[in-house]
Parts: sequence; C-alpha cells; structure tokens
Amino acid sequence: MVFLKYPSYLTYFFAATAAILGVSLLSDRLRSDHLMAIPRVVIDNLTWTRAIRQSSIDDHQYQVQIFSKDPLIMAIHPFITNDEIAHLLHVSENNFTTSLVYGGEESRFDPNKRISESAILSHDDPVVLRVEQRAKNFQGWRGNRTVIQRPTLQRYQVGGFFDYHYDWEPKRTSGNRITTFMVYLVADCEGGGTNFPYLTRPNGTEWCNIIECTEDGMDGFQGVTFKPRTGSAIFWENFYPNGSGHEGVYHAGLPVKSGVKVGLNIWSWDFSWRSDTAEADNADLPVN
Ligand SMILES: O=C(O)CCC(=O)C(=O)O
Repeated sequence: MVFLKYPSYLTYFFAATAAILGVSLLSDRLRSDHLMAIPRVVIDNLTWTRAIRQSSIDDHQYQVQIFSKDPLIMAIHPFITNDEIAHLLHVSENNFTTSLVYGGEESRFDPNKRISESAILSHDDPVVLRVEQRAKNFQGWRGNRTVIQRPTLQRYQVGGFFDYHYDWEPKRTSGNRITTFMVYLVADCEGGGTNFPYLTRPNGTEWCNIIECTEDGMDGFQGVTFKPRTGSAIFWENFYPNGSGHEGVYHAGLPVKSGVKVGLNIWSWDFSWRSDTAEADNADLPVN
C-alpha cells in the first residue's frame, strides 16, 4: 500500500504541476493572442490601398470635435502641420490655373459663381500621400471602392469666393463624392469663411473659436460660418445613409475681404454609392 501510495502522490504532484504550468501557458497565449489581435484588427481597418500600405506610418496627432451629427460635421485641429503646408504650397507654386465651374457637359469660368485659382496635387508626392492617408485613416474602413480624388488647392485673393453648391455630382447615379475635408492652409485673411446656410448656430460661446459668433462676423450670411484657421479642417458627409444628398451641407466659400486664403479640398469617392433611382451596379473608376 505504502509502495503504491508514493507513485500516486508523485502522480498528483506531476499532474498538479502540469496543470498549473498548462493553465499559465494557455493564459499567456490567450493574453498574447489578445494583445496581438487588437493592433492587427485596427491596422487592417486603417489600411486602404496598396499605395497606403507602402507609405510610412502617419503619427500626426490632432483633436476632433463633433460639430453636428446630422449632417455629420467635424472640426479637426491641426489636420496638417506647418511643414506640410509649406511643402504643398511650394510644389503647387507654378500650377495654379483659373478655377472653373461645372455646368452640364462643360467646365467654364463664371465670375458670378466662383473666383479663385486651383492647383491639383499629385498622388505621387510623399507628403500628399501622407495627408491622403490621414484623411483615409480618419474615416476608418469604407470598403475597397472608396478612393481619394487628387487633392486640390484653392487660392482666393481679395474678392475671391465660391458660390453655394453641393460637393456631390447630381447627375451621377452610381459613384459619388461621399465626404469632404475643407482644410485651411493659409488663412491670412478677413472674410473667406465657409458658410452653411441651413445649419443652426449653437447657443453659447463654446464654438466661437471655430465659427463666427457675432453679427459682424456673420456679415449678413445665414446659418453657420466656419472661420479659416491655418492648419485646421472641417470634415463632412455629403449623403444620408440611404444615398440621397444631405441638404444641410450646402455651402459656400465667402468672399475674401482682405489678404489671401488657400484651402485644400480632399474628397472621397465611393464607387459603391447608388442614387435612389440607380439601376447600374458597376460604376466607372475615377477619372484622375
Ligand atoms: O473655400 C471654401 O471655404 C469652400 C470651398 C468649396 O466649397 C469647394 O472648393 O468646393
């Protein structure tokens, strides 16, 4: 009996040790799987195109405030750094041309609707890629059919403006501009705010560093006017979830009264978007 007892104690001892070791190894593995799973999921969510995978990690930090939930409008500061601004201005220096408006089939200069100069940026520039990546990361995963249009600089001198409009293309039935970043690169100006006439100005003074709060500042315009602030961005969604355009994001670039304003448009296109009446299910890819 005694002889038999020892192996049995030893068995208990080894079994208990193995169990403790096993549990601790398993919990280590679970812990490390868990730790590894989180960044993997997040990185996948943030990864969009091959170009983005190849570009460097963007560690730019910014603060975001939700200005409106319907339509979704957010203020981001600083969306872009001073060095990035200097670079974008430098590479665009000789590329500005008169801005056009799109009416029907053709684009034309119409001084009653828009006075500014535009310069389209290249997707190949590493700083442009980084800023595009930032814009994509901000929006999370929107599917394989969402791409960023080549970002465009808009330069407004005194008297420059852009009349009220929507950013989406009303004639399209599939594929459209679903979101907009209006980024202020140069804001050495009086006037030149971005006005949304159908939005309601919040009570209180909390937003007054971002929007015009005084009657003088509103200058007779209705709704909400975002003040140009160097480095900051306003982001908004152009459509309701059912695919119809959101009237709340009708907007204008108000006249610049003195100085210069340079904005940067970053538009995301979603080629899965369908209008209410669309039958087509294969949209063309973007032209640029
Ligand atoms: O300059 C602005 O404030 C608005 C510009 C704009 O609406 C546009 O470029 O589509």
